[in-house]
Amino acid sequence: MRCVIKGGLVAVSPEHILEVDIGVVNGVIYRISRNEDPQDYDQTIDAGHCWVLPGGIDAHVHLDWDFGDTVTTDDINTGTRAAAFGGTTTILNFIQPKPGESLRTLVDRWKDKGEMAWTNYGFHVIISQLYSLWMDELPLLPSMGIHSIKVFTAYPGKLMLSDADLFRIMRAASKSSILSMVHAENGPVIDVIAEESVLAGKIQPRYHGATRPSILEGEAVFRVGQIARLANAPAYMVHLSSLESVKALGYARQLGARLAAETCPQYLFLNDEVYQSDHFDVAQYVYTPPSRPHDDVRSLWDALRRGVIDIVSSDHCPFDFHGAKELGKMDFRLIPNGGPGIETRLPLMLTAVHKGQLTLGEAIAWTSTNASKQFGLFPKKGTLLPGSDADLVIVEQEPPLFTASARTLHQRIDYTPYEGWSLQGVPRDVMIGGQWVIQDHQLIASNSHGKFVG
Ligand code: DUC
Ligand code: ZN
Ligand code: ZN
Repeated sequence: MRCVIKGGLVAVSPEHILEVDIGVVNGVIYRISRNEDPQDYDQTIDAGHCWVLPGGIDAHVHLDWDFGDTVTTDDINTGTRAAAFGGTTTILNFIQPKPGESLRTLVDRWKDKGEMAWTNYGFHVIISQLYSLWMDELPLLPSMGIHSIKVFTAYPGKLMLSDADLFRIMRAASKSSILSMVHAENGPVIDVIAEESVLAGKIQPRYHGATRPSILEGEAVFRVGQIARLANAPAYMVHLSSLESVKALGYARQLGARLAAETCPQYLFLNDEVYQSDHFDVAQYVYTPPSRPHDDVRSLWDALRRGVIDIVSSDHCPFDFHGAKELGKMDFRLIPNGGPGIETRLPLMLTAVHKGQLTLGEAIAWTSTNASKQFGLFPKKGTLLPGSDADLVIVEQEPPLFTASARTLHQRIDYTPYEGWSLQGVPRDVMIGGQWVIQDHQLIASNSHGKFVG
């Protein structure tokens, strides 16, 4: 198909936002010019009074993930459909081997599931123990199109690695040019504090926030930074939520650690006031790390503006309030940790652009371009240069207000932390690999189009 998008304000890159037309041919950006001739194309799309942006890249999602006693509600089909409605055209999903499962079997299993993806997709492999089969297979991951693993310093007895094993695994990953992504919190100390809370009768979800202090996040960020230095490994710190972490990140980098970092909307748009009530509704905000006080929120925005953190991912990890979250009615530690956000990430950021909290260029950099560079997808993704994949979104510059609600969002979950919020910047049209998936806010494709990015 040959399609020309005319009259929009086009973010060719975060630094180059221009009034140009974009010609798309065979799934790729073919030409950018001030005056493309519609006669050269089969289809002309009017993007007057619209932004045309590179599709969002969400580097951190959990679709169909077994977490303790429950599984995330969105699978690769429903989750990527919701992502597309929210302007995200590529997702990177965490996949975890079953006990004893070979990494090759895991990746093959997920590539099969990928057939159901509406967006482009790639994977990070969770390594939860120093298991000899996985260590033997680690160097083979790049040949399977996998370039990143995820490790945890939280959840003792479940996902947490000892410092020794963290060192061994990061070192081995680095030798095979694999990036280690790290959930950095001091799990053992958190468990002590949380146990003391429950023994004192403080069992409500609000205590999830109080028992995961940011000191223990900053401590782990710094420790992981030092271990990474010794392992001669780069690391990517996921879901940073606090000033303690920003400071630790800076200090570890000063000492020579090669650390990249992301934060997420729940740390930029929500704060610890969500934990003020004793009501069980607070379970909606049980994700890890928790939302933090205002000063932390301010420090994260500041870190983004200074380039200390440069990616905003969703950490979409949806568990229904009814059923799943209710597992923790009598003990907040049993509430599955995670919340939804794959569909609201980009609209929240674009709403903040409208409010003057950030520039459009910053929004594009943080939600797309920087992730494409970090995960080896640039310049195919994250930009609209000639030769790039035609993954793009069209957003009205004066968009109709959209009221976020679990009833109208497409994420498969019974709540959103942003219920009732007015969003501007829900995309009008979404093109993935040169195919329109959404037009006029409606799903128009009859089947999925995503491709594996590896
Ligand atoms: N960390 C994540 O990255 N996602 C869900 C749960 C968690 O602790
Ligand atoms: Zn995590
Ligand atoms: Zn996560």
